[in-house]
Amino acid sequence: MTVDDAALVVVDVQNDFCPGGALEVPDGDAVVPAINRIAPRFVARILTQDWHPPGHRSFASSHPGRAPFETAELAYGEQVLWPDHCVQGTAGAAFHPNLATDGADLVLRKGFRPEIDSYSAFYENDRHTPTGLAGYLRGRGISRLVFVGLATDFCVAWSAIDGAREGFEAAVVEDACRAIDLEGSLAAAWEEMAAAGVARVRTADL
Ligand code: VGL
Ligand code: ZN
Repeated sequence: MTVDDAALVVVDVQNDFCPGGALEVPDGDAVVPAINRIAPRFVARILTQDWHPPGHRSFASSHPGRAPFETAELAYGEQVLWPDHCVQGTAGAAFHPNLATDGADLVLRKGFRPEIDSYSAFYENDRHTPTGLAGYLRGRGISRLVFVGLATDFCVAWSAIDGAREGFEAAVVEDACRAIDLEGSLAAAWEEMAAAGVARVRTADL
């Protein structure tokens, strides 16, 4: 596929999602060299950054008696409870030190509202509150999106599915992503992405 008219959306390549981080994704840091290698070919580079205030509602620590990876019923519906991660201004919330960030056109922070999580780069987990990304992309005349980063089955999948629903042509580069895979969530995410019309590609296809 040609990418010179596409935006690369680099999802949440942050220390807390890499080995040793608070919500480590197995092999998460392995995405960094692949992303750095392909990024210069795109017309735009967008980085997303999970960016939670202390005491965020998605943290298990905000629900007495509850443990990470259980689910809870929040105002907008079911939500996985996570270990405290990507707290604003902490080292865990910083981008992986080897990720090439200077070439980014936009850094989009998400998950900053204390009561609402945001997996997707387009809509928060209440599925109504927009992040503004769709308007930004349309304003730049971009219609094709390629997604990479962490984690395949949460923030990458939700972003790619929302992108497709918003009318963008969307693809996910599977070898430039890594997954959390919570109780079959990875297989389910690939099925949902396929159903939404998201293409599954590899770096060798770009
Ligand atoms: C993510 C869980 C919680 C992700 C973010 O980037 O996939 N997952 N916050
Ligand atoms: Zn988060």
